[in-house]
Amino acid sequence: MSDTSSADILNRRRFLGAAGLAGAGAVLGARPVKADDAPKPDPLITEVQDWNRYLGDGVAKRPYGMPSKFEKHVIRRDVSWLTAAPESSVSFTPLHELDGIITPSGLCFERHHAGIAEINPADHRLMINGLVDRPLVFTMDDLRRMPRVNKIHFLECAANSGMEWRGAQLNGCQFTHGMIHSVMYTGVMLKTVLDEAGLKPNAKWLMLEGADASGMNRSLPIEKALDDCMLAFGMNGEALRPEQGYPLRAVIPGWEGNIWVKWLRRIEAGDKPWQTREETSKYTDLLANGRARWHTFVMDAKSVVTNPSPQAPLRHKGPNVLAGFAWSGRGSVKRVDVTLDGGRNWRTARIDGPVLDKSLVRFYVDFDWNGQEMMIQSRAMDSTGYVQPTKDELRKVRGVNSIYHNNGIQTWLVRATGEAENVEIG
Ligand SMILES: Nc1nc2c(c(=O)[nH]1)N[C@H]1C(S)=C(S)[C@@H](COP(=O)(O)O)O[C@H]1N2
Ligand SMILES: [Mo]
Repeated sequence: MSDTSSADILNRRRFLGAAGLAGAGAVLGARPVKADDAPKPDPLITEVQDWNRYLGDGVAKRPYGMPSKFEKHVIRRDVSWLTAAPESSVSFTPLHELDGIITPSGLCFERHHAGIAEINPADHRLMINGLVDRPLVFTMDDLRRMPRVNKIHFLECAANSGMEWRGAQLNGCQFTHGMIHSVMYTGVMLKTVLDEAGLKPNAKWLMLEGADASGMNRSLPIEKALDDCMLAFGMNGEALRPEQGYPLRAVIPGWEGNIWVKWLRRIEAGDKPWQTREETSKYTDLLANGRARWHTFVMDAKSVVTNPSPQAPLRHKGPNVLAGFAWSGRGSVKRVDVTLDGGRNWRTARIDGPVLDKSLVRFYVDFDWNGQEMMIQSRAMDSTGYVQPTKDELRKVRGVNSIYHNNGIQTWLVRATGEAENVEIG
C-alpha cells in the first residue's frame, strides 16, 4: 500500500467528460477507463434540477434547524435484546457517521436507569449538605450567577465494548464503541460551589445524587472533586438536553460515565465512600479469582477506527480516508498507530483538530486500496506513556467475568468487496 500520490489525488475528481477522464488516465497512468464510462451526458450537469428551479423554505420556517432529510440514517440506535426495558437501557452514538471531535447533541448516546426525567429548571434545586460549614440550596439562576467555564470532554460508559470481552460480537463501531460522546460543557467548577458551602477538614468523599426515578448516586473522592469536575447546565452552546440530565449534570472528566450524575439534585460531603447500589452490585469488575475491582473510575486510553467499519464499508478502490477516534481518561492522546495488515506493519496516524485533556481526538490515515483484504487495528498512546493493550493482554489480567473497562484493540476485517466485519486475531 502506497501513500497518496498526486496522481491519486487527481483521479479522485470526476472530470467533465469521460474523454477528459481517459486523457488524464493515459497521462498519469491511472486505472483503465471501462466501456460503460464512455461519454454519456450527465443529467445532473446538463438538466436544470428542481432545487435550482423553485423557491425553497423561507427563513423561520424551521425555527429550530434539523439535519437534511438525506441524513435520516444518522441516528442513535439500540440493541433490543441487550436490556429488558427501554427505560433502563442504552442507545449508541453513530460514531461512523461523525467527524471532528464534537458529538452533535441529538446523537449523544443515552444511558438511563429509569428513563428521562423531564424537569422544569424553575423547579430544580441543588442541595449541598453533610460535612460542610454552611448547608446550601442553589437554584439554577444561582448557579448561572457564579463564575462560568467551558470545557470539552469525552464521557464513556464503563460498559462500552463490554459485550466484546468474550470475543467479537456486535457488527458495527456504533455498537462496539458507541457508548461515548464528546461535547463542550458550560457550567461552574464543582470547587466553586464547594468553596461556597465550605468543606470541613474531615470531608473526604462526596455523594452525588440524581433527581430521576432511579435516584442514582455515586461516591466521588474529594481530590477529584476539587481538581477538574464541573456542574454543567450547557452542552454544545445551548442548554443540556433532557437525555443528558437537563437542567444540571456532573462532569467528571476521564472517569466512567456512571459517576457523571444527571439531573443532579444533591451533593453530600462525608468522611468515607458510600456503598451505593451502583458501587456494590454494578460498576465493579469481577476478576477470574472471584475478587472484584472496586472504584475503577478512570477510563484508560482507547481508540477505534470508525471508517471503514461494518456499518461503513469501503466503496472505492484507490485513495481512501481511514478515520477514527482516540481518547484517554488520564490525560491527552499523544499518538495513534494504525495497521492495515493485522499488526505486521504499523504507521503513525495523522491527528487533526484540537488535542485536549480528557477529550476525543480525531485521527486519519490517507491510504490507497487496491481491493486486497485488510485487518485494520488502531492503538492509542496517551500523555502518561500508557499504550492501549490487546484484548488478550487484558483478558490475562482481568479474566472475562466483568463487562466493564474493556479498552482492548479492535480489529475490523475488510474483505475484497469492501465489506467490513468485527473479528479478533487469534
Ligand atoms: N441520575 C442519573 N445519572 C446517570 C445515569 C442515570 O441513569 N441516572 N446513568 C449514568 C450512566 S451509567 C452513564 S454511562 C451516563 C450516561 O450519560 P449520557 O446519557 O449523557 O450518555 O450517565 C450516568 N448518570
Ligand atoms: Mo454507564
